[in-house]
Amino acid sequence: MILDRINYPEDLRKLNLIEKKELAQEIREVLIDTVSRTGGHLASNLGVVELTMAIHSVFNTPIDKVIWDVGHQTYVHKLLTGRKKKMDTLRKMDGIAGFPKTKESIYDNFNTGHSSTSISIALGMARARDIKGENNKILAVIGDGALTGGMALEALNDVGSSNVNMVVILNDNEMSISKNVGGISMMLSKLRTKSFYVQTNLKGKKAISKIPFVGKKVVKLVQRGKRGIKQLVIPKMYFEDIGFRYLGPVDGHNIEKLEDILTVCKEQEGPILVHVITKKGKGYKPAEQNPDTFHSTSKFNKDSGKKLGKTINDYSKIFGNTIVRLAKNNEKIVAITAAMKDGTGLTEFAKKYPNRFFDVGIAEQHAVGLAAGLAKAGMVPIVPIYSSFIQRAYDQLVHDIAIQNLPVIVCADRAGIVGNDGETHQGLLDMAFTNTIPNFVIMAPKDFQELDQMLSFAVTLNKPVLIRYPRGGEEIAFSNHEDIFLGEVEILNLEKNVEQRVNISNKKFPEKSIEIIAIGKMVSKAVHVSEILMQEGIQVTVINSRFLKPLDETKIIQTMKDKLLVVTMEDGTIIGGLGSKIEEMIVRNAIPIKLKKIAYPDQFIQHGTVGEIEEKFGLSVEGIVNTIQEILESDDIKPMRLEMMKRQG
Ligand SMILES: Cc1ncc(C[n+]2csc(CCOP(=O)(O)OP(=O)(O)O)c2C)c(N)n1
Repeated sequence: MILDRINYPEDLRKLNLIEKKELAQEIREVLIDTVSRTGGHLASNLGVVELTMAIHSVFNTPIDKVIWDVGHQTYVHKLLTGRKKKMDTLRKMDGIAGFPKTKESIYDNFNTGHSSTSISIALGMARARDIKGENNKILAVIGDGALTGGMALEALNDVGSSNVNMVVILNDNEMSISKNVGGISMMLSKLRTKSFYVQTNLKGKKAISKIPFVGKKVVKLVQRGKRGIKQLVIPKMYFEDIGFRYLGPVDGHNIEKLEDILTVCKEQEGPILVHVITKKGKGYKPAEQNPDTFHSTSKFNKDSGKKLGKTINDYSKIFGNTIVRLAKNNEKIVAITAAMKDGTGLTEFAKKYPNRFFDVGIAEQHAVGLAAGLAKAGMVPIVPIYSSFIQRAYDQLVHDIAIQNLPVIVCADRAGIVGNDGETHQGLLDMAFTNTIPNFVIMAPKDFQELDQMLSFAVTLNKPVLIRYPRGGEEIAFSNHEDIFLGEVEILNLEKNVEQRVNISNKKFPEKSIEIIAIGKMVSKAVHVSEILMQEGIQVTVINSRFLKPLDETKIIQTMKDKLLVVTMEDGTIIGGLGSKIEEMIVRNAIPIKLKKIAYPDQFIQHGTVGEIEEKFGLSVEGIVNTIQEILESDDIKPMRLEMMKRQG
């Protein structure tokens, strides 16, 4: 295999064209084989094999710096930059990440994971380079999907007028996760349909013709292009108009042409945009045919392309089914997605109510702003966004929704730990950053049915609402569901729930009585924890908080009476969430009770499975049980126990 000889880009640069074509084939086989076993972003990587090779062949990486937008398409880059032997550990705990990580390699120049940031980052680096008097090349590689994001457009606006030397490579495969949408996408398709040519206004044609091997070829190509173009109406060149020199479109699977055009752009000054046309999923039929389902895939059988593992119901599906049902009787309900129709469960809604469904592209800020406008004009907008991507729209939550108290329902899908996508995608901050926004009602369901209840409740509430729920399925399908009232917690009838599963010992030690207040998916964990503790004779009350905001303090304070310990459980950061609220409440009301907050620490959490991460941070059932037992056996709780026993006689 040629790949055996390739460890770093300098090995790649030694290959001839025929060898490079063979290498591209080998890389595709490794990608398909690896991702079939690890899961991950397959289709996008298959689409950039030649582009990645050409970039590393032509540019002097790592001196020249490449910023990959989103970073989900960097598996090829990782293979070619010293991480070939670690591919089997891709996205696994302590293995290599599915996104660029500066800690992993000097070839990774910036940690990414969220879309549309690359041009800003590259411009920042280019400006710093100029201030420092250095002269390396800086490139941003951005997809047509990511180009729909506001941050990318803001950056283009800045770069275009800046005259800074940098290259934006636009990887245009006509796809975001689903088919790309919007006016920019329409503009790109106009450019795409013109025959392949190189824009004619290259600076210093003479100098280019002197570039060994490629120079003359390119100038000829330009001249041929010029003649050809005369017969066409030249499309209005958006990129030229905003200050870029536009090169392309070029076939992104033709290494020779790619290398030629990149060599040319190396010699150009000012901002350059190279328009590269690729096919998402290239070289693997199942991914070419279904680039959306192979955008981010679970493990699959590489011969058949069939996904492994059983398909279970998940919160996104329940969300989708519920709003389809609610929309039937309520014509005001509209749904908005920021390029995540399938992932957030909106496929059916989009089919059933096409005129009430809006895919706005990767544009979370706009999605929330649009919702605010719709709400102001009398609609009831529902906007499901993955928790970590809502971070993008913080000011829209505050300024466009909360200040005017508009009835927008924002759903934080993938809240909590998401697992293998790692730190950029963990949804750990949403409770903390929405908790402080006045007017917002914040809820999290304990199971599927409660999500249905919460959505039904939210559409009648006429207030800003955030409902958060995790990736995947419910742990326990509870048998009992009380009606929802604003701010009211639900005290679980645990003995009834638990009795169905375990044989609770009759011995009870009321003096050891504790209370768990949990929210969202942690309610199931609280029940499992209480099952174990109750078998050891510890009395446990489990409270399903339901709300983070508002919270019915009076009822909670009542439940704390005669308890030794209150444990809060949430799948979010330890700062600013449920635990913090309860702590503040205990202090403010001088309640004599010990508090333990179970949550994730104040740090970014790397990739691994959800189970592994829960275990590592003490949020598995066993971990929580151990923590509680340690507290109950610790010396500092003894005086409280004695005091309580005295009171109870
Ligand atoms: C802010 C943000 N929103 C949504 C996503 C989810 N996401 C990851 S890749 C992607 C599509 C990217 O499309 P494109 O840039 O064209 O790259 P391609 O995968 O087609 O190569 C989306 C929506 C994200 N990473 N960041």
